[in-house]
Amino acid sequence: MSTSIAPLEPRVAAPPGSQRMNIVIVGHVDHGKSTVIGRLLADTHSLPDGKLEQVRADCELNSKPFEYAFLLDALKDEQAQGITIDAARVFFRSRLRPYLILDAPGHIEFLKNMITGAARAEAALLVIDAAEGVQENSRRHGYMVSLLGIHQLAVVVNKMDLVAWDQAVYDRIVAEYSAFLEQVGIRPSCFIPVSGRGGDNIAGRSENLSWYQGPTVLDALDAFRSEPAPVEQPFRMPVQDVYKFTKQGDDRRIVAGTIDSGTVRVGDEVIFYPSGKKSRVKSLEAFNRPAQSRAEAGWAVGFTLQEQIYITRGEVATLESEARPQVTTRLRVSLFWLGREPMVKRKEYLLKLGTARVTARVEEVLRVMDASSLESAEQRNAVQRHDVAECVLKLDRAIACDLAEDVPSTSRFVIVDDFEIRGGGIVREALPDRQTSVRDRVLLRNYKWEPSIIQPEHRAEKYNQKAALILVTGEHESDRKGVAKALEGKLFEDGKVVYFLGIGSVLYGVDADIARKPENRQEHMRRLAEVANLMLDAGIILVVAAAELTQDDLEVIKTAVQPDWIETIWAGDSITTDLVCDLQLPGGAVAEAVDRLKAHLQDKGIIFRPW
Ligand SMILES: Nc1nc2c(ncn2[C@@H]2O[C@H](COP(=O)(O)OP(=O)(O)OP(=O)(O)O)[C@@H](O)[C@H]2O)c(=O)[nH]1
Ligand SMILES: [Mg+2]
Repeated sequence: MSTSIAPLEPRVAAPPGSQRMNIVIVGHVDHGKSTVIGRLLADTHSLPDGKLEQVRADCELNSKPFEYAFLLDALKDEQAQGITIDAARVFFRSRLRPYLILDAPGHIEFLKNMITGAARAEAALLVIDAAEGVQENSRRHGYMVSLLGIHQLAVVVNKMDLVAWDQAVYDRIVAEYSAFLEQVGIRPSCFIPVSGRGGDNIAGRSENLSWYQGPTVLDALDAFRSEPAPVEQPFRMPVQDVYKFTKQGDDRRIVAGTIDSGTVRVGDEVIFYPSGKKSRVKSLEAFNRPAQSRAEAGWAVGFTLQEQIYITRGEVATLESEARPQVTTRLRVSLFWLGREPMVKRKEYLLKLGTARVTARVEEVLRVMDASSLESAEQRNAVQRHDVAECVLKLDRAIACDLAEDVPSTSRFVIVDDFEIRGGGIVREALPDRQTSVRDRVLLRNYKWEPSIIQPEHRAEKYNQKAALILVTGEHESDRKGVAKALEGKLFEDGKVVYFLGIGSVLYGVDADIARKPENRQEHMRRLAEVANLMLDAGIILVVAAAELTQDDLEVIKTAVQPDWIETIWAGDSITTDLVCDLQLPGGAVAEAVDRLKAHLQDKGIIFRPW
């Protein structure tokens, strides 16, 4: 099979219906990425008529030497009139199919686009300057390509003219870079000696490189295989939003999002994670299309459900009949860090995965590698700029995700610090956390849940309040009970549906069969949380008083109760546990404490301020 194309062949069109392939081109600065692309465009006759001549003439006019790279700038100016481009996007066709080549101007853009799916690439071209040899970014980019799950890579050894077309130089680079790629788990499809400037081995073969028998760059592109569409993978749709119909008496909601992978049909049983709530798809609408009976990866859709369940943005819709996603608060990840400030333990970051946004901390740095050299330093406490690391991240609430090897799209995340993306990576392993056993029960409970026909927001409207769990805790000597009871009284007087629940009321009833021993503490908390969950579902503001709650206790409660329905209040001058509190009430007059608490609930929108 000969697919090589002589530079001046007539314009060729890809067969109709052939799928476009997205390629990213990477490499150290000035190694010739833009030149290679410019040459590909010119030699496949993909440029608009007269463009090449125009750019040549412009150069002459300004008495500067012509560069193929200028072609890209000239095209960019044209494209920029309609759309914003964050990575240079170049379209061209070979005889086989159309291509989109992404010339990533920097790490951050490349990373962002790859992870958010804005610009997925199925294959990569990596350019190395034959004269300069393998440089830092040659390695760094190779590593990123591997981390982002791009399995197809062709390495272009450029500027062979500068080394007098010497095969020995080429062989040395092949040996050195192959060894590196092996470490990061990539087997390149080929190495190609080229001269971008001269057009040698770009779209046509070269006399200068007659010792080389392998494919040209264009051949290598055409030899990349199209990835199987993510349609074959399990169904995953991160919930973007839940809309309610506004007409009176219409209780339907539309669950909206973009399908990351898989297929969904009307009638399918869907389960939302991390909550584990289930329902059945009643109707399906795709954006800009008529009503559908099925929808698949890549579509922006909205569906209505048979049973009206309460779910929110950040959950992932999955199919009951397919593999379950991971649900946990602890993840082992591979990530790379691009922030100027190192990524450190104890600091809070925002992790974005799908539509979920959670606070994340580095629990442990397992291994750090300098991405360019891949030297690994075990047991470091920080991840420096441009490092690649394997870390354990601890999230402040459970999310649903997948492992990179199972469903790549729902395994990718970015890390935001100070409103900017500073890093990103993939989930390698979902680690157990202390709430695993509690969560398993909650997932089953939600799966089996009997939904009411009354919507939570209708209850909220009727009661003129939002259901909430107010945890009032403090030292043993504190007057938390007094405060909690007084709050109940005050809210009741105001016409609220409110209930005070002391721990004692649960301990000797619901918990009658388990002893008050430290090893039973989690089970006590789980039961308390299950009771609270029922009362919250009934639309009640529940005020619970308990001595010295810890963060661990709260984690258990958050597993069983919608985390954003919980308020933690510490009564007393000093906080004696590790609990993260929403409000601290210094000791003193109960009436004053209650006023402050009430204002806090108003601030949080649980009760409303009078007009
Ligand atoms: N001699 C020679 N010079 C080349 C070749 N390819 C590119 N160059 C020169 O190398 C310089 C950089 O080329 P570019 O294509 O702009 O490199 P780049 O990788 O896109 O650079 P950045 O986008 O800035 O990272 C230019 O001056 C090119 O003319 C080649 O095959 N031979
Ligand atoms: Mg360039």
